[in-house]
Amino acid sequence: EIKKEWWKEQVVYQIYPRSFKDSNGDGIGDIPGIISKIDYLDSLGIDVVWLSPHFDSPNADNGYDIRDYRKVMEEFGTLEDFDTLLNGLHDRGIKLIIDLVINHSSDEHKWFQESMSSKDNPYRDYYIWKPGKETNPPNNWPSFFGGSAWEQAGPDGEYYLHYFAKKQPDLNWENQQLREEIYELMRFWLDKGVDGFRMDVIALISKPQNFDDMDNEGLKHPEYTYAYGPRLHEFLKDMNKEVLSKYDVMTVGEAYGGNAEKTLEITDERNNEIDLAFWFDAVRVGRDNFKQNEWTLPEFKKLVKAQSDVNSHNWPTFFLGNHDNPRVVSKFGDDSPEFRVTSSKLLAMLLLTQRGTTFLYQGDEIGMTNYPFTSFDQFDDVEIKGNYNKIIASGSTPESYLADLNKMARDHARTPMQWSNTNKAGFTSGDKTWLGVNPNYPEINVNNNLQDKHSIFHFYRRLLNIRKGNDNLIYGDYKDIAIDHPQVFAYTRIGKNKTYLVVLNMSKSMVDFSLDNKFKGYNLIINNLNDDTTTIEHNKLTLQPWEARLYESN
Ligand code: TEU
Ligand code: CA
Repeated sequence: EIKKEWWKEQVVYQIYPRSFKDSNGDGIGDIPGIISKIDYLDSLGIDVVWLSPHFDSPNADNGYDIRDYRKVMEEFGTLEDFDTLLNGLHDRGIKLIIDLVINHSSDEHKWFQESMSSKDNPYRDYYIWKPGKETNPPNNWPSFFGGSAWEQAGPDGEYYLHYFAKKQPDLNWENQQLREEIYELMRFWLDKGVDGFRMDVIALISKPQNFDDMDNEGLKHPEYTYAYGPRLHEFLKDMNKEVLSKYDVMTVGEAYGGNAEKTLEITDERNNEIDLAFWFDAVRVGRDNFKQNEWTLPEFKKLVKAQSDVNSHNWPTFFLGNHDNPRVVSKFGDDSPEFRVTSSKLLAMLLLTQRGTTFLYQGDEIGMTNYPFTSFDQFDDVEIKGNYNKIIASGSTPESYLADLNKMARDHARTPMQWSNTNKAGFTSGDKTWLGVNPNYPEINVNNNLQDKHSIFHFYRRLLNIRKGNDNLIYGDYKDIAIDHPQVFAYTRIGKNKTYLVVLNMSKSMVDFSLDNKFKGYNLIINNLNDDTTTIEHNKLTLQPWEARLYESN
């Protein structure tokens, strides 16, 4: 028996503030911009907004490097603007969760400035400092963003640890005082009324304490060494007890670097750690570091099933994209003019009929696509630049790296939101944007979607409406009924009073699909090709390319 919780029933819409809406013409999205779109979010029908980092930051990694946890990034606005946003969302019954980036801070954070200044500074131990080995760093650990994970700094020549960019020094969770400072800043935002946190790389906060060199296998996937350190559970339990348990909020951790078993331990309700975690296996199907390889539908379906089939003490999350991944229609659908709309709608149905708290990324509701990058100077991402030398040294050419990036770069998801067919897609009134606008904006934009009642946007709306408050669909069991089928993704959601049947043709060819007799009499309640509703009379369905159907038992 699954315990009902409000946060299990939510559809969360992720906003990447830099790219959502610019209000003052400087080419950078901001909080007043988001405020001007609250009605848009409300009309879509989502339940929660997750705001990617909005804190004061020098932007080495677009806000995932925080200089002051209690201040709003100047480019985004003020604390007052934040309060206006929070109240505006709450007035419409929409919750707001914010991004908690507490594995690392910015090197410009006052703690780090103090820590670096001398070995005896009281803040020294807020970060992880080690002496080098002769002229080398303390060990061979690599940074996810290229080069060593160690950087020498300060007057006495020690090195500090940074799993990400060198402007993102890792915080030392072993230090009790640091932990308490973090609890305080969490309370600061919770007391304002935010409804929870998305916790950035939360599985990395407890560091393996031996600091041994990695072997060659380890070097290929440093995240397995870095994640799920010895005191992770202790730290999360303590944070829960001291802070989270005192508020009615939701927490979703980015559980990057582990495996199912480890992830399930941090989200097991009996452990009192965090509520939910993102698993990356399905989203990253076919990914091998910077390469996006071919993948098959059965492979993907098995990963989805594994995420879904968790025990009753855990609750899954489901998402197909975010700000670190390519556009969903470009990866999982078909972004050609012929099938972009149909396959985007199919992905909407997949997203909104899965089991788990659902995360929808900005722009996917209008079918935004990957950006056609033709040269390196069109990218902004620190990850792409930082890893350039390593990737070329490992045998890629600039051309092949660019080709890989065109499939998987994080910047695809970060180009400005396309609001209209006017200047810069209506994102800004100015003449520049911090990252290029996708040239397809005259066709793919919010205005076009709002006007056309058969648009992707309206399809999302209809599905959101079907899902909202629908316990059978939200809590129903998940059963894949054709897991080895190479083209069709078909599954049931078996609720207490009703069963839903989802049939998705994830290919561009027509396919006949046979159904068990038990589905006779099921009613088609929504499909992505037309407004027809029918009943299943024959056990063989003929599905058009990228056709998606949702049936309900009677
Ligand atoms: O991401 C961590 C993470 O898993 C990715 O950065 C991953 O290493 C990369 O995408 C592989 O291609 C979180 C944030 O979501 C990301 O935006 C930040 O850059 C990162 O942490 C550091 O804070
Ligand atoms: Ca702005």
